[in-house]
Amino acid sequence: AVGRRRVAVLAPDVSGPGARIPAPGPDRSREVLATLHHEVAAATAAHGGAVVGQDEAPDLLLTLLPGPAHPGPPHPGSAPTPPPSPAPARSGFRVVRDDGRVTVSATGPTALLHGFFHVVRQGEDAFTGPDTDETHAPAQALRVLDHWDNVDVHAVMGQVERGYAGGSIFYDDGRVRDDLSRVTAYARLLAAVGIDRVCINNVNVHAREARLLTDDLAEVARIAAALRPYGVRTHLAVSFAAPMTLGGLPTSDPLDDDVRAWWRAAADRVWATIGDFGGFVVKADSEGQPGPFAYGCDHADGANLLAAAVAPHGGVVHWRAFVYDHTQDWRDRSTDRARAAYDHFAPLDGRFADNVVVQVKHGPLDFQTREAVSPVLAAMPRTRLALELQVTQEYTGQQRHACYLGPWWSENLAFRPWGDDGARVADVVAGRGPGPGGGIAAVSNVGDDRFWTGHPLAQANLYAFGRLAWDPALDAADVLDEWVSLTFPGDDGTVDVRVREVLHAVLDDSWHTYESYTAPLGVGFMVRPGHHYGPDVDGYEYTPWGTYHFADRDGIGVDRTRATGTGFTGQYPAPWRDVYESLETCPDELLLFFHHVPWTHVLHSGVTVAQHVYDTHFAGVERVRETVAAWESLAGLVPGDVDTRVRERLAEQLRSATEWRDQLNTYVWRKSGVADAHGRTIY
Ligand code: GCW
Repeated sequence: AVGRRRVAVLAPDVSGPGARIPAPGPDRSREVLATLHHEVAAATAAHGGAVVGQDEAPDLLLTLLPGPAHPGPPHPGSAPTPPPSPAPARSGFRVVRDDGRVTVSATGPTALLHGFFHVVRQGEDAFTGPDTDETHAPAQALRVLDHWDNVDVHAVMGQVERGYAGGSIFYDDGRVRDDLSRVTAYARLLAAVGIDRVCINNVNVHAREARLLTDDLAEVARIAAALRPYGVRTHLAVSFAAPMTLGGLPTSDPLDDDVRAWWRAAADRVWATIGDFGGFVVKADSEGQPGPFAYGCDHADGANLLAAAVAPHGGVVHWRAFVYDHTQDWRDRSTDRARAAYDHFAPLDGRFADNVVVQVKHGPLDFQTREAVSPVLAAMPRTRLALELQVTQEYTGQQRHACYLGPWWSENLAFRPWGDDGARVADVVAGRGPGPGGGIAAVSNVGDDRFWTGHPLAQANLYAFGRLAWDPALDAADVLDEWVSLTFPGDDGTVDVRVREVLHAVLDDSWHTYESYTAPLGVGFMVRPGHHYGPDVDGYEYTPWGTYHFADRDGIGVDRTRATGTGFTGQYPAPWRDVYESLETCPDELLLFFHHVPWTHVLHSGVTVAQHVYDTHFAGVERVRETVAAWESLAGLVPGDVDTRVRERLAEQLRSATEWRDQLNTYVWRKSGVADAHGRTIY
């Protein structure tokens, strides 16, 4: 709709030859403004509109207003700025529509670019809607996508750890790609949904990747340059052992002066090379990664070490709370992995520097299809907390199954840890709860696949993450609708009614469908060890990973109560500590997460646990069948290559769902001896 109109951009044009910039800002600003000019020129050229002057009665005026001094990065050599809050200023935009004429204004170039994409997203409605004057600002100041990409194509977990969309868009052949145009195209997609920070390497930092911080900085700078035109900042995951492995020091002790000096010098070099660098992401003392424990120090000591190094540059340290004992003895019933993040981090509340963000996975376990919300999110009012989500579908079908995660994330964001009158998780991380807020982060799902995400429909998850990070109150189905409109425009720019209907039918409830044929009632982790795809009910049952369901002939589930179990329920504030503690009030969908119950325990839904497994697993496969039929009805209405790929994935989803159904049902039947009330086939 924008492309067909007359558009004026009132902001310094730096893209043309001889362009003059009245008040030079940081390079980043100039580049983003050049992008805006370029986007407008390209859209109008493609669709018959025109770029016009401000006094030529434009339909759309994009205007950069003078604003407060930019808090952005100092230039190399300039005096250090004081450590800022991670909340960047000037991130919102204003939209005024007056009699069909639209003006978008912002005081920052990236915000203006986000405002432009807002109008693009609205399509015709942007111009035909009633007069309005709205301000849009992101709920979360920090909105980050983390890539678990390795430089090394032969890395143990693959080039992209938990990647289901081919290789990395950043690296190929053991180094940063020569051609980074795909990275800029990615930044464009991110700007269109309001994401402005990307961490470009795996939090499991292997030897090769550790060197991105030092030897390869010039290469990292090339990636940063590819992201920058769309206002996206670069972050790096770093290894806590870097002073030793890269710096040759005898220790990485966070209290050692040489170690502190090493990190300061490392950070200085990074910012001297990449002026608008964002900061570091750290996985420490977790699943074998090095950390402060080796020196008798804790996570606050470790995080503050790095925070001090990046503070002079306005940098942020994202320190992950995903810390637990992965060498646990399954015979030890007292150790509960769900407790671990809280046990490690809650006592440290108040000790983290202001530019540390403690990044907390949404659940206490590990990105399962269903788990309770992490109690850490309610336990650290004096710490910047970020919510970490997983866009890459590690435990939700690995981009072979259609599983739209918007509704699941919405549920997490809307959860109120202190009950009906308290703040939501979205408020906590936005700084509108008890604490200062650290925003939202997620593991990206893109790769060098031609559809970006392997399963073309998994693009909807990337889109939804950006939109919900910007505005967590959005309805997931509406967000999906936006994605459909932008992704499947017909010749006239509007989506065929049938296409819209079918995509909603396929995706709206797909997370519930996935849940219904996989691990039941919140128990989680019934996946094949290692790669985590497909069913293996006892696969993790006798392993060191702390992920158990404790099924026997009498029952199933993990007793996490205070009364008789691990006491995990006690990590929640009221009312949840009591709601979860009691069998009477614990929600069905989390029953086995909190309780060990007999197979014949009757759920609030009125059926027994065993019968619930049978019913949901039979129904889940039927829903996948319906999904296949619905998609097939679109033949000819969607691009052929997309259709082919989706059909291929749906066939695998049906096969896999059937396997899940049969293994789960058979397992429950063999363990419990409880027959299916409807006499269906169980093997
Ligand atoms: O979900 C688990 C994954 C690991 C991952 C880890 C983490 C990057 O199986 O592959 O490691 O979480 O979040 O650190």
